[in-house]
Amino acid sequence: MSPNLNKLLEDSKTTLEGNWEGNFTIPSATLYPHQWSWDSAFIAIGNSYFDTQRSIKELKYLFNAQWKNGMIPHIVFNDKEKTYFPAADFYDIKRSANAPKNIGTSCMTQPPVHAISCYYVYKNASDKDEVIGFLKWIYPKLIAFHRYLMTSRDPENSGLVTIFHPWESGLDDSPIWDHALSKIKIQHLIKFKRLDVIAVDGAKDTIPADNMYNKFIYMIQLMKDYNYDEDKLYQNFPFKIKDIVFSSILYVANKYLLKIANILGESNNVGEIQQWIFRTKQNFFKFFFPAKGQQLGITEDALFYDYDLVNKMWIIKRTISSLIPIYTGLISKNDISNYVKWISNHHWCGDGQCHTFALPSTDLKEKYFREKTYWRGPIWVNTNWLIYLGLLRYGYPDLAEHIKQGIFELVSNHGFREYYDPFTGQGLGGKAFSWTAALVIDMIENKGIGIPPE
Ligand code: 2M8
Repeated sequence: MSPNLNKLLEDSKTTLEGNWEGNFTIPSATLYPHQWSWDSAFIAIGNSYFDTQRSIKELKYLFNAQWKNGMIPHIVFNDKEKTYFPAADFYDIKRSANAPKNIGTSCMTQPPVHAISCYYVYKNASDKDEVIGFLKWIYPKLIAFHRYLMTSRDPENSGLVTIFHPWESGLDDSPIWDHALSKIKIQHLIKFKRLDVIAVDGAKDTIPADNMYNKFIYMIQLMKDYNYDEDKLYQNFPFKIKDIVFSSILYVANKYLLKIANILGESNNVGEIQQWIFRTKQNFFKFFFPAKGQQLGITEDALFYDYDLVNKMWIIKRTISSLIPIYTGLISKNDISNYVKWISNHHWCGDGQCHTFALPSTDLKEKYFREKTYWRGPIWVNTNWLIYLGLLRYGYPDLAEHIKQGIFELVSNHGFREYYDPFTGQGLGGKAFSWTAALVIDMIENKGIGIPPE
């Protein structure tokens, strides 16, 4: 039975409303009680359809916590909340001169979806003048953030972003990080209690394993030892990965930044943004496509893979990250049909063996696939949304529609959950999850605002 879209839209709005804290929206009660960077960007996209002011407030709150070097932290902490570890006291950001003085934040960043959200806010606003003031305020801050990513996180000048921690990717326990993490030996680990274990049902199977989680915490301890100084981290840190999802989003976000500059009649920085775009274009295949000389998509090895700068190797793990570049538009017309065949392949739920047609976070046939464990197999709405937009960009509306209907089925019958079991559709992780609701709103509204520009 096809879902009732009016009800789905109302339920999505109710979900976002329930998670609104007055200044920002939490991803999900108890489990994630603070503001998360890319979550907020997705949330502002959803809210832009019916509450311009709320989207503006959300993004302003996040950007008020920007570091002096331009970094947007991945978490802005709410001091009153005690159900999440690691919190502000653990990060102790005052050891960096770049950190904001009176706001508690984490020490790392997340994918830069925000310029895209700002454009949505403008497009969906009935009173455009109201939004112009906001765009003028945020434009230099967006520039500073992207410049930070293109310099401190890219001394190679590749136009591609280096992450220092799996949490920066947003895909926390993806198998992509396994090898790099296995090389990091824990020397000393503070005593701590995992609070996510209490916050979700069936936690044993659905959240990252302890050995991985310990590494996540240990790596923050190490970052602390360098006082969060990027230059020192770049020299010495044991985890440095050029990441596909992060770099793909930045590439598209730079195009939206140009659109914002155009709306503002702003010529400052336009040349710089164009250079960033050019640089990414020049290097994307060099860093992310190891099957040199082969045609893209012709075999499953001829896909995109993250590059590990420390261990000097491509990370050949088949995850949704290998398919995200469809979102960038960087794939040539000659290659696109080969590439798209993987999206509807049986390794990715394309042949009816799964509960629905939406892509799992890891190739079903790989030994590291786990149907219930976080980013190691379950379906997530945000990554499916990126692929859906990429398919629309390249003229595959039927396939895009399949993904969208798959997501609508999951949400209608299994709730606004953080992620879903690809075989049963069972909702997993956080309940009343904000970005699930926000991106469902965008897919129902279907105005094409997020289709990546040429
Ligand atoms: C998850 O990450 C946080 C750490 O940042 C966590 O595991 O505690 C990820 O799914 C991430 O992408 C997301 O932004 C965050 C909040 O929804 O949760």
